[in-house]
Amino acid sequence: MTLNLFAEAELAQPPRREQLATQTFVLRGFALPWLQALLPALRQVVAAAPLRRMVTPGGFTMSVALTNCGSLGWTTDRQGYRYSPLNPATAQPWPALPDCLRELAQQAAAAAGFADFNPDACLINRYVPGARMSLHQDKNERDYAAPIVSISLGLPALFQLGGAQRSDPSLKVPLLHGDVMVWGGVDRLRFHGVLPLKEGVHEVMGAQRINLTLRQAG
Ligand code: MD3
Ligand code: FE
Repeated sequence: MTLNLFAEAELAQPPRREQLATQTFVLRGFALPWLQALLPALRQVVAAAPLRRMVTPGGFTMSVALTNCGSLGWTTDRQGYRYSPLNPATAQPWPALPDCLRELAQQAAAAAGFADFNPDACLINRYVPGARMSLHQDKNERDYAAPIVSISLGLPALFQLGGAQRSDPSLKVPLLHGDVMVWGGVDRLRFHGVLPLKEGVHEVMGAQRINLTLRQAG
């Protein structure tokens, strides 16, 4: 008899935690058990606060379309990047953070060594083939002590993890449907980006990649 503890049970999965840097982790497939609850909740959020392509302070229209849920949402326009309690497109508060999304983010943060993560903002990014996010730092949050949790859904993407300087070499990491990344602490201000999304159709999500980024912004 073989002693493979994972072969029989459908629910028990082997731990798949990859450490990319001191306080940066990818939790492979971590979101998959939540998707039955999460996907309908996301559909409701996007129906109330439609995804749209926003303009950067430099006047460029982003290739990524975005919306938010939670008490604060990240936005950009010619005036700058900021977190706001209101959706500028509707002048209404962003939809509430679904409970299953908060729980998923808290459990992922804990699995990466960050206790007491309490997100108040979830940025929802939608990439269609060709869409990308150039190297940047996340600097609009009030307190850099809290980690950030990001959930990848749909088409695979190549994520770029750089260093403290824009010119530092970067690691390219594939992110797949259900993968969760958690980073914070000494890695909180690393440069990062997403290479142009390749053409394709995902069997659950269609011809797109959705990334959810949960933060303590306020
Ligand atoms: C930063 N989103 O919305 S987050 C963003 O896939 C953003 O849509 C990307 O960057 C996306 O601001 C990726 C993932 C991420 C992962 C690891 C990091 C950002 C990181 C490690 C250090 C610093
Ligand atoms: Fe970012």
